Amino acid sequence: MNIGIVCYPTFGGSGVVATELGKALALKGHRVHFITYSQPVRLDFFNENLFYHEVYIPPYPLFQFPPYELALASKMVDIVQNEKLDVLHVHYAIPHASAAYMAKQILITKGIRVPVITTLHGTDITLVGKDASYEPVVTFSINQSDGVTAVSADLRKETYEYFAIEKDIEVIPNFINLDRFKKQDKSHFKAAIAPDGEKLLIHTSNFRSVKRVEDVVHIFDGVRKHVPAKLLLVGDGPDRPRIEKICRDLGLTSNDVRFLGKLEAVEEVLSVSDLFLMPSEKESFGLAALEAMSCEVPVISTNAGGIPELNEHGITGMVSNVGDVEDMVKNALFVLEDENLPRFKAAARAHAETFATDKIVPLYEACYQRAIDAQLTAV
Ligand code: GMT
Repeated sequence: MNIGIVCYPTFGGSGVVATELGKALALKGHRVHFITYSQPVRLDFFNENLFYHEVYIPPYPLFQFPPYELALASKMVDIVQNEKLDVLHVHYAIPHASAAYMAKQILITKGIRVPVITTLHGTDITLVGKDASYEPVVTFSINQSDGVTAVSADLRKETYEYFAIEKDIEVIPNFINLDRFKKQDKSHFKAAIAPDGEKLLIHTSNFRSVKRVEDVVHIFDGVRKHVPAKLLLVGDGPDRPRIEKICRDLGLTSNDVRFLGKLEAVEEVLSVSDLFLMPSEKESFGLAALEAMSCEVPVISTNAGGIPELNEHGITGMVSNVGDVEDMVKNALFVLEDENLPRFKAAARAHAETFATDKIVPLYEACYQRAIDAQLTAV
């Protein structure tokens, strides 16, 4: 198939899933065209089946807000027409689904029909999409898509609850490259960072308020009162200055809490970690937790959104109500006990294996094929 993928190019989960999907499809022999405003961060290797098309918005003094959606729709028209795409797959509804609708209508006037698949990732529904400023456009463009997928059963349920959706939504969960995300021997790193055998707790996110990074710090502070421990924080974002202040107020030094920034090789740090913390207020799936589990790191999380579909309470980690830091400290101490940790680690990896790339990517291929076949029958 000749596939167009539209996504955000950043470290965010939807961009990562879209890019990993494109890479996996290219390895299976499909031609994959990425359409976005800059090179996706995970588009980091050469393959003859991978193409990247940058959306350029010419500056003009009248534009207070550059009209990205129009430039994106125009680029989609261009690429579908000239690269003869069979299907367009847009990740994150806003503004990609409505831009795809516009492109599709323009292409019809040129006698070209291309099916559009929209994948809902989370905040496009649970936070931003629900807002009255966007809701009518989000509802319309989901209903106009030829196929709709959501990354968890919970996200599908929320979408039906908050939007008047007439389409079937298929659940296709996030997936993981088990060869990349596996426990590696990084004992030199562990010895340097935890010289006295301290337990290493880790959190990775974009440091937005929905991630409740302040709870991460408070959980760590509770744990270290009972067990020698250190905290590794991977990622960056708007909440970082506030989190740094909380650390200082609690008397935590840079030796206790390390801000590692936007690391690309997160699997190397996960390889030396003992426990992953995800106290999110909302989380449609929790890709960061899946990456941790794949590296044999159990997860202490909330029960928000789709997280319990990934983190099985008492098996791969433990879940608590949002904001219940005390319970998360208790759970963390339980999982970290010497007699418990090995079985949690093994179960985390075993469960991650059920989300392997080769199990999930065929679900997307089947979804594309159904949309292409339906388009042909309709003509
Ligand atoms: O987590 C974020 O805020 C980024 C966001 C995104 O769309 O880029 O991630 C969402 O999509 C990921 C991939 O499908 C999911 O694993 C994350 O759970 C989801 N984040 C939220 O729902 C908050």
